[in-house]
This record gives sequence, C-alpha cells and structure tokens, in this order.
Amino acid sequence: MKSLRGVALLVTAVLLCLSLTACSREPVDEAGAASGEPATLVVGFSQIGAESAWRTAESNSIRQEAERRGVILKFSDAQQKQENQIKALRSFIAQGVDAIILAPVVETGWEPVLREAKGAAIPVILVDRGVDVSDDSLYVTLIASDFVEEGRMAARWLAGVTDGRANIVELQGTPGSAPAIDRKRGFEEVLAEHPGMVIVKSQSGDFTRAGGKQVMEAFLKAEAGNIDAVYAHNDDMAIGAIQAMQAAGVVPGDDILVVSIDAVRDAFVAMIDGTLNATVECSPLLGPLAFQAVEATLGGEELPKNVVVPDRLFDQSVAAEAIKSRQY
Ligand code: GYE
Repeated sequence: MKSLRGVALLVTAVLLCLSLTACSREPVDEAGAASGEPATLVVGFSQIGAESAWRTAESNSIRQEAERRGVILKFSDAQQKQENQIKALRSFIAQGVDAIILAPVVETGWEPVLREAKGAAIPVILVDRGVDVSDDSLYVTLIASDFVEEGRMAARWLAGVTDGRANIVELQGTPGSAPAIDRKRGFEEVLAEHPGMVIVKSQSGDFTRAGGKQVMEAFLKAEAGNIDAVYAHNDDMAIGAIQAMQAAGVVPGDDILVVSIDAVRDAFVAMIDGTLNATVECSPLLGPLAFQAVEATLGGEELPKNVVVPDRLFDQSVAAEAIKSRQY
C-alpha cells in the first residue's frame, strides 16, 4: 500500500501536470479558427442520480466548474439506473460532444457503449466510481477516492475504540457499485485481523437515508440487544439508521456506535449532537480535476489511468472545529 504522503505527492504531480496542460491548450473549432477565438467545449455528464448529499455536492462541483470555464455542459440524471446512463451516453455520442464525463452507477456492463464512444473518438473521463472492463483504453482516466482504504480506515477506527471486540451491522451501498464492493472489502480486510469483530448482519440500503432507516429497523428487530456498532457505507444511510435507533429507544453513538463514510455537513452536525461517532472523508469536489482532465486529453496529453483523491477520518473530538471549513 502506498503511504499517504506518496499518494499526496502523486496527486500534486498529476494536478500540476494537468493544470500546465490545461493552460497550454486553446481549443479551436471552425468558427473559432475563423475568428481567432477559442471554441466552446461541449461536455456531456452522465450523473447517477441524487441519492445522497454527496451526490448533490458532486453535481454542483461539476456544474460550477463547467460554468467557471465557459464549457457547455449537457447534464443527464439517470435516477440510479444504468440503462438511463447508457441512453444518455448514446445521446451524447449522437450529438457529437467533445468529451463525456461518466459517474458509473455499477462496475459492469459498460463495454459496448464505451466502445461506441471510442469509435466516435469521444474521450470518456470516469469520475467517482470505477468500471470493470477488459480494455482500459475504453476510458481516459478514473478520478476517484480509494474506497478500499476508506473501508480500512473505518474498521481501524472501530477496532481502536472497541478494543477489537464488536458485533457489527453493515449497511451496504448500491449492489454492484464500486464503493459498495470496495468499502466492504477494505473493512473486512481489517476485521480479519480482529477475530472479536464480527459482522452479524449486512444488507444494502442503496446509499439513501430511507434505505438506511428501513434496513436498520429490521436489524434492530432481528438482533435486539446484540448490536454494538453500525458500519454504513455512506453518511445518509448512517443518518437513516440513527433515526431508526432513536425511534426504537436505542441511543445512537452510545448504546450503538456509528461509523460511516463521506463526511458531508450533516455528518458533522450528527457528530456534534453525539449520534454519529466518526466518518471517513470522500471528496465529491471532483469538478476541477474532471475538467482539467477533459482539456488535457483533448490537447493530446497522456493521462494516468487513476487519479487518487486522498481522504481522512473525522471523529467527534474534531467535529465542531472541522465543520467551520467544510465545503459540502
Ligand atoms: O459515498 C455515496 C454516493 O460513489 C463515492 O455514492 C460515491 C458514493 C458516495 O451515493 O454517498
């Protein structure tokens, strides 16, 4: 595993390289060539949906950065359905956009449409979630957090505060999505070193508050008095689970510890209230990196296949101070 410092250096180097490239490129279309003005880029963004506060923050970041750069953004919300994303990509290809930014809902099933984009010479930049394809030339780069490491961080924190002994219930993200697969994997990797830490129940809450609440209600009924901790793959599900506990007369953050991932504003509010114990940051502010990558690749640059956005963990002891500088 790379050290955090190593990853930070890598990210800095990539940012520098991307920004230098971005500065040197002046896109020119026919009208622009005639007038001497740079052309306006047209970029299609296929977003998953609006299932969580994280997702809304990511959409805002992409929109703001497009506006800041004067890029025409074609924004498509797939309402959590891969088939809608595939339709959006086909429509972007038919319209002849300059580039596509894709946040893929699940990992598999992308090859045919990515081949169509490649056939039309439209570069695809992946943001936030990865895909499982046999040919990685089908996308330019993936800009995302290391979800496996996020899962490890959550488990290490829980092992520390429970002395390695806890009955855990897990609220998983969307089945088949990169963050659900990898956050589970990283968490379980650390649990393997702590035989006293056991996942007693695990189910998907689809990354939503309503899903987290509903699944936690069922867990509380099935495992009454037997749950020491909740591990939620995102803050929204953790907040739903907190509501379920409160309705059942259980004190969240105390009777049952709660650790989740994302570090959205409401997670800090919950930590200050004492109902959430810790959250691992996952930055949704991917707009600047995504458009730097778009401009760099259109300028003919080779980009690294994976740009890792570094994350950190916040607990209740730092929440009141940290919330002042949170941007999402
Ligand atoms: O953690 C969750 C969202 O893909 C990293 O998706 C993203 C995840 C994020 O719905 O809140």
